[in-house]
Amino acid sequence: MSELTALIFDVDGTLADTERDGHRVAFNLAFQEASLGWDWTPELYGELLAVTGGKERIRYYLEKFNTEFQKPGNFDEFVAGLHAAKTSFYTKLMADGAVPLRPGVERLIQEARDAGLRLAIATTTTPENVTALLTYTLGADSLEWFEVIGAGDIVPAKKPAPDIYHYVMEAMNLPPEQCIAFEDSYNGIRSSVQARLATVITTNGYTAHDDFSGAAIVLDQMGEPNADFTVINGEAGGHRYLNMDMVRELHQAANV
Ligand code: XBP
Ligand code: MG
Repeated sequence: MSELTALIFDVDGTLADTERDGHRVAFNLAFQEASLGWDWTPELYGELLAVTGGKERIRYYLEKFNTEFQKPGNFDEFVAGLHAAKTSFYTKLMADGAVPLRPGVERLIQEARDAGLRLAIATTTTPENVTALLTYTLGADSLEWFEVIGAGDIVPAKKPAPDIYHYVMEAMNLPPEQCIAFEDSYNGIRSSVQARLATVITTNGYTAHDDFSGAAIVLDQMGEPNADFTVINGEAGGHRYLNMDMVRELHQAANV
């Protein structure tokens, strides 16, 4: 039986509901600034989330939803420029406090730190976005709480590929049996499960109907002592909010 040593968190949708009110808004601001006339509504954005990564998502939009657009000759540069503008808008939104952490996230992170567990991040988003979210929610010091922040283009294949989890575990010199992952989406759990990680899912508006086969448990949120989670699938062992006791139990059950 391997001992639980590290918690590895996804960011978007897991730590905070950044997609609809953060990333989507920032994309639209970048499109406006470039006078493109594109509008990613909350509904359309739900479909665009099929593809992870902002640059990849812009390309997917043009392939599937806006095929009329005449691509400029320097298309790679065009996408990279738009995406850089989007990142700048996104980090400003975070600085304005546009998106809070989800219920239970800060409490669980503090509990894990108090228990001496190691922490890491495995995300598809751009590193600056992680820095901004953590700084403006948990404070600048929190960046040091995470031993490894695996983000963005650091691996060639983004989620659902397992590469980012492999990268993080290699950097921590830990096998999957000593870790547990926290995810919110189909692409996220495909990535973590392929990396052989026990995975706790907290769903959100965009992912409530995703296929979470292979999850240790599926919850609607981590919850708080005064705000119970709802179990969507799995066994919560009598717990009503996600604390470190429950995380250890889930890890143990997944690694027998
Ligand atoms: C997050 C994403 C990201 C963001 C956009 O997925 O899909 O692409 O939406 O970020 P996950 P960038 O939560 O599975 O990591 O624009 O910085 O790429
Ligand atoms: Mg996510």
